Amino acid sequence: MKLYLLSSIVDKIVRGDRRILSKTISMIDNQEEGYKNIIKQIFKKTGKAFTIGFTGPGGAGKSSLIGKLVPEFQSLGYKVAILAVDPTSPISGGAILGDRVRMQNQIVDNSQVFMRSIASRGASGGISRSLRNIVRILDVAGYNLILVESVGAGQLEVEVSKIVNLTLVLFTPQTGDKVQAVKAGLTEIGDIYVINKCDIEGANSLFNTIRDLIGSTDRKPIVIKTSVKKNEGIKELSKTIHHIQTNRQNILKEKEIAMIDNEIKEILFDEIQKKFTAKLEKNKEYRILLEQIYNKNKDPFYVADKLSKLLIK
Ligand SMILES: Nc1nc2c(ncn2[C@@H]2O[C@H](COP(=O)(O)OP(=O)(O)OP(=O)(O)O)[C@@H](O)[C@H]2O)c(=O)[nH]1
Ligand SMILES: [Mg+2]
Repeated sequence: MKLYLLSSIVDKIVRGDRRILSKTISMIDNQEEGYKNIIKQIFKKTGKAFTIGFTGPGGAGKSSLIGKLVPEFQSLGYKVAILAVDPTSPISGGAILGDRVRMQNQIVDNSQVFMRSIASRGASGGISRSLRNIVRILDVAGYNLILVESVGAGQLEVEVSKIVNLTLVLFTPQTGDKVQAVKAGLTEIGDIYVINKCDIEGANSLFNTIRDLIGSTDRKPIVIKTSVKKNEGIKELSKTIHHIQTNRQNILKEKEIAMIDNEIKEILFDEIQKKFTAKLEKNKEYRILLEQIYNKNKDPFYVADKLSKLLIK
């Protein structure tokens, strides 16, 4: 991409051009040629946005809670963007479109909120790369609070939790019993556990169970009750998050360093893998060695060891 074109894209994003912002997000999500240059260009201007992941079983109330939290965050002065992470394609993701409508109903007519679903392209790791760079673009566009709803179970949520500053895990008396939480690996990833739908029966006992099971671990995550329906606990939750955000330098520095560590390893390993594969394929001896394993003359460990000594210097 030509340099003047790049600066003009960046300028437009900074000035709040939503069309260009959207196009750039697609470009990143599709990992189109040139997206890295955009990130390089803006990188030094990033760092203001705070990201929160909302995870938890389907129907726990993630979208509804986001809908209620948005005005609270706005009154605290945040400019909010919402990303819905869809593990399938955005087109076939009927659930997401449903979600967007539902969220839109809650945040009626709010032109200040940017909303968007992103796809993971199936490949593991794809979502992290997209998400962290999309966050950077939103950051320079002035969105300083980015709420990420992940739809799906297990692996995806764990992946998302590694790239957001704060992870909220939602449970409800209907969906979030103890066994389910443990099974889905959700006990490890939450910074805040939200027992939502506390207007329905069983919420108190679920709250106690989660507090005893997860809240008392060394990580000491916060456990909090909310009801979207009755508008309870929402303000407290937004204030808790605001407090963590304003003290993030003290509370979250190590997590952010770990995030950078992850990213660098990911970029490096990707690069190394590409280079290594290219070298292997060029190596004439490689095919012979494969045949030798096939004929049981050599074992795979011997060959791998030989190749790594030959190719990694
Ligand atoms: N009684 C009650 N119902 C709620 C509450 N919060 C959400 N709901 C309802 O629960 C249903 C699911 O809510 P959503 O916000 O779509 O849940 P979600 O976690 O986003 O669901 P997925 O995106 O499908 O995973 C909706 O019918 C909501 O109206 C609550 O606090 N109390
Ligand atoms: Mg939802």
